[in-house]
Amino acid sequence: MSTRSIRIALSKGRIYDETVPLLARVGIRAQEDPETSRRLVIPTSRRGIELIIVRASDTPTYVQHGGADLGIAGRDVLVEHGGEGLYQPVDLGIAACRMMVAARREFDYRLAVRQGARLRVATKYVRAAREHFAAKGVHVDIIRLYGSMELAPIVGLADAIVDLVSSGRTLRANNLVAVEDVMPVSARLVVNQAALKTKRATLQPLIDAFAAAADGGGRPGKPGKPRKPRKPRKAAR
Ligand code: PRT
Ligand code: MG
Repeated sequence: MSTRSIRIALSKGRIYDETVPLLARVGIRAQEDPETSRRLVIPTSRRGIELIIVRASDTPTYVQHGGADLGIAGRDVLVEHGGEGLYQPVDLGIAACRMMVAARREFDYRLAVRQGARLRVATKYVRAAREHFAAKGVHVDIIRLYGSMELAPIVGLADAIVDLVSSGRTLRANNLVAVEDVMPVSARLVVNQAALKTKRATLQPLIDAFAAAADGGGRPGKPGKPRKPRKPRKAAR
């Protein structure tokens, strides 16, 4: 077994905030607060375990290529990444929201779909959006954006967007309404597949501890269920 520290990749903000209580239950405390520290590698109270602070959408990439052994990433990010080289043993049930199609209040989405119109859809979730509309047989031109998708229908760049919705406040503030569900989203523990083989003795107990800490958020070795599924209409991938 390698003697290098176990690295856990996390992003600041939502994911970090909701991971802190889980880490505490696993017996891991960060020795610096990534929100205020400029350090990107943060030692923890557990010897041999360190946190690395990455951009949310980069987490799967770091774990896939072995820059980190473990990571915590939203299902949205994992779907876009494709999940290659990653084992996803636990749905932690944190940072939960829904991926949805939204449009301007004035736009009759259902009618447009019924009429077989070709829709312009702006999103940063290109893969998820493509799969969603393909499964429904809706023709779309996807416009890739990197943020503030809500603006696209307002300025006429798109007929609809695919974005994450939690409280619904952002949509309301921009005179948009959710018109269709794409998938429920929550954050998962991801593991580098090769590391799991070479460092199983260290990693498996950690994975088990995260599963227990998520409290019903999945049993070790099995794909987890969301802790508090809101509308469990679609099976998790
Ligand atoms: O911000 P940055 O570009 O660095 O990266 P990121 O946006 O990917 O990271 P971050 O930290 O904002 O989100 C990390 C993860 O949190 C996401 O990958 C999701 O899995 C999860 N998550 C949960 C959310 C939300 N809820 C959420 N509401 N991520 C983003 N939002 C945004 C949404 O895109 C929209 O702009 O919040 C807005 C809607 O919120 P409401 O409450 O107004 O509906
Ligand atoms: Mg963000």
